[in-house]
Amino acid sequence: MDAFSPSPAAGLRPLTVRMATPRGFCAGVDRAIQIVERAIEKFGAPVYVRHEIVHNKHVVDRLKSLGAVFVKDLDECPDDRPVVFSAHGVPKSVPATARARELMFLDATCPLVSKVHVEAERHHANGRHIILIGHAGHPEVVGTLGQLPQGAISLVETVEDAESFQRPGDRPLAYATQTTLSLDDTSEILRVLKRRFPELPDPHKEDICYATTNRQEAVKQLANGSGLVLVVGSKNSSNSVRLVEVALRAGAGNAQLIDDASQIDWSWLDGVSTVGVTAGASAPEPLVQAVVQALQARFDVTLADDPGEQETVTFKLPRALTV
Ligand code: 0O3
Ligand code: SF4
Repeated sequence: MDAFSPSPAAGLRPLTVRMATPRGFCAGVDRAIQIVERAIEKFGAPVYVRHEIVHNKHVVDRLKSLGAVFVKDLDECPDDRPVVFSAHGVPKSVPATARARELMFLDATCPLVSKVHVEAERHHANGRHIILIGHAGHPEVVGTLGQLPQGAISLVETVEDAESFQRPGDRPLAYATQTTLSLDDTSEILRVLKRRFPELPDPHKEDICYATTNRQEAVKQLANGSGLVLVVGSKNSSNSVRLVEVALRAGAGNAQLIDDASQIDWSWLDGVSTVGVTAGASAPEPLVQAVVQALQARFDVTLADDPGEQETVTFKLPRALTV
């Protein structure tokens, strides 16, 4: 472990703080936020954004202050302003409506979510019925379901759903998943599906993305031996909520999701000698650093960076913003 200690704070209780690697922004979130920022620079304010660009309160508030206007649907957008679609993806009907209205739109759907859309279309074109593993009502699931006609995809949320799923007719099956699921929960669901349908083919590449995989692996490393794991992220951020669950299952004494340092309940630290800190894929690093500073103000902190996967993935911005 690569440990470095600031000067000991006299009289404060010692606390080891282990930082997860990697944590925080993934390439898809970074790109989506840049799309909104660049759109405001290029076209001026206001720029409309359909749904929260990413599920983080602080990101959304900052972009609002720059001139972004967040709306639930396109009918709230005027004809003469650009609109950005969020990183989670949209049903096909959304760009179709935007085109029909001749709106200027920018699609911030993460390329790894778009990849799942393309795979689902390919399976459908090959005559397969698709099982989508994911959470009902989540915008990514709504977007993926909306790539194909109604009835082409069945949503499976749980092991129980996997047991009770009925194949429509005798169509061959394929499966896809939400990109931010728990790896362990998903393999349980797949174990049931494969027992029932042994011929179910695996995707070329897993749909649960590299960022989800790496953050869950990193928090597992931290959890064992941490009396408390703090996950920086918003309540509606699916991948952040998963990090709390993964930490608890991997042995953390406690794990809490916080938007920022102000949400730390200091009684969580009672009797705790090691705290793990991580952040969901939509949580900005300055919020993580503010959590560390809040801990340093109250404890004699020994800070340690856990070793972990170095991420190098980046995604290009849409051409409309680079020319
Ligand atoms: O999908 P999730 O609720 O985790 O969304 P976030 O918090 O905005 O994180 C980005 C992930 C994403 C856009 C879909 O993979
Ligand atoms: Fe893309 Fe994965 Fe980030 Fe979602 S979590 S935006 S799929 S890189």
